[in-house]
Amino acid sequence: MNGKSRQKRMAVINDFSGFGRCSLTVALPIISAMKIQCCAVPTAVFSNHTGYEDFFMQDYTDYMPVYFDKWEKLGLTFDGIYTGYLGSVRQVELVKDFIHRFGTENTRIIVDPVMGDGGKIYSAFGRALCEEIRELLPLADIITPNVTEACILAGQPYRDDIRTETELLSLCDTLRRLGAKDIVITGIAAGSDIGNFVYHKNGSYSLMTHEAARSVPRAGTGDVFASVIASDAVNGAELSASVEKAAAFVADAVQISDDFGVPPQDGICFEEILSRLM
Ligand code: PXL
Repeated sequence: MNGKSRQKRMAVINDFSGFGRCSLTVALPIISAMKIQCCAVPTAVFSNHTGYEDFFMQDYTDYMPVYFDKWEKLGLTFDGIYTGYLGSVRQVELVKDFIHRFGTENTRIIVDPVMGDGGKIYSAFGRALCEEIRELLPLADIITPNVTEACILAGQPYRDDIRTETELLSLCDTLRRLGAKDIVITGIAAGSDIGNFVYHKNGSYSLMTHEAARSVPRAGTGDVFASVIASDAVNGAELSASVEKAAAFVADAVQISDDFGVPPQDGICFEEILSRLM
């Protein structure tokens, strides 16, 4: 024992993609490595994520209510609830219901509003779904949109050159008006650097930049990043320190993936450095 009276527990509502290193298949190992019991709620099962030309998908929406009922019967509550890829308006409604049923006043809620990247919305996402995801903002303690997702949520056109503190601050102000508290905007292209903008609910902010790994954009980096942030939040870490750690972890995993010559859609080889999170 390391002074803790009990182990922490986090529910993760996200899809299961068998290949491509994203969503639950990265959240599970990362959250476990960070010493939290990871309780998975699959929103869908994919053979591989939608970034590949072809994939098989089995939607899980209809099974989620009964899954929740069984968990309620077990009397479960969670120290963290972390949401990722939600494939339908109904699923977002189910997430709201889940938070009300299983959250307590001490539960940390982390919403990664997975919708798109690089200015493009993922193939399964339409306007109605994006608008519904916006309704999760007031329920979340921390949100981790990339620039594309932050623009969709804020209802403003995407630009790939959003990088000044003034522009990022204005984006966060809009998200705050929509109910967001702590915000981390990820994947900001800042010259040869990559940045994350951290906006705290007390109004303080900082643009944290890191030397970019020499890679093209890779699948699942946002999921790895958000899994570290969510685990740190449950473990009580300070947000800026957590962003620093998550960014360094992603950058090193990207570098290793480049060195291995892994195709960008196959995600990042975080397994090589997972032990660093322990
Ligand atoms: O990494 C985001 C993500 C999660 N889940 C599925 C995806 C994607 C991005 O393409 O397709 C199924």
